[in-house]
Amino acid sequence: LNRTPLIAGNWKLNLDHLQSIAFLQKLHWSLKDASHDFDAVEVAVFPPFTDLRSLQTLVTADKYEIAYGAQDLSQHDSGAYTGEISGAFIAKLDASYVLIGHSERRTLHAETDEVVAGKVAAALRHGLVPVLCVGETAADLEEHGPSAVPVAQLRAALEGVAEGAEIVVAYEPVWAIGSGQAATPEQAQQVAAALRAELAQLLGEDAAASTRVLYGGSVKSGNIAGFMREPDVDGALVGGASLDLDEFASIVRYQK
Ligand code: G2H
Repeated sequence: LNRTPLIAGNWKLNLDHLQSIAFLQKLHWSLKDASHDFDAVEVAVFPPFTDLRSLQTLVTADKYEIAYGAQDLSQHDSGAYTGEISGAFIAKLDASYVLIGHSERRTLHAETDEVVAGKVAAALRHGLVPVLCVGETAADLEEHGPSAVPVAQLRAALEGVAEGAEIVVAYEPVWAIGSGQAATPEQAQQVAAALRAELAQLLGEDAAASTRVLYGGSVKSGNIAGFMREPDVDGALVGGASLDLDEFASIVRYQK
């Protein structure tokens, strides 16, 4: 098993391109000053589209070991799709990752499982690693139990994806997002293990063993260590707390 832990910040609709440059500079130096081992715990940020070009310039020029990705992409590569951004454009900005199927996109922008699957295919087509978000609502949890909905979302999203494809899965229970009420480490582990078992069916045993499964939903410096102790949780997707420099740096340095 070689799954480098990944701590990723989802900035959502926050930080314009100037603010994102300042934030990333401070984050880089804060982690450097603390002798953070970037090979041991990978760090990534997901800024708004309009910040990506600036972050590319900064990260490339100053050789930052912080990865970045987009929060969404189009399932189409080009054409009459006003307002959309293609995976090709994102890949040209040296982004490593792209978030797909975040619950805010599923609910506020009516993204179906079919659209999510199209976006996963588009990301892979352009060499971007999809960070596929899955998770159940409180009503789903009551009706179907903890794993059924996230596992079904995973299956639908990976329809047609070749064995061995590199992806990251983020388990984000909708009831825990931005609510301040995180899942327990045991709850996260239970669903992460179910997702990994499904990955073995869909992408093969090797891919399942090497795919990182993150937990997301009200992660903070005070609860990160508990999640990271779980065998099937390989990192975190952090929203609100990723906008606070000291808090996010502490989450990255959860082992300290
Ligand atoms: C879940 C998470 C980041 P927060 O959306 O994707 O946000 O940490 O604010 O719950």
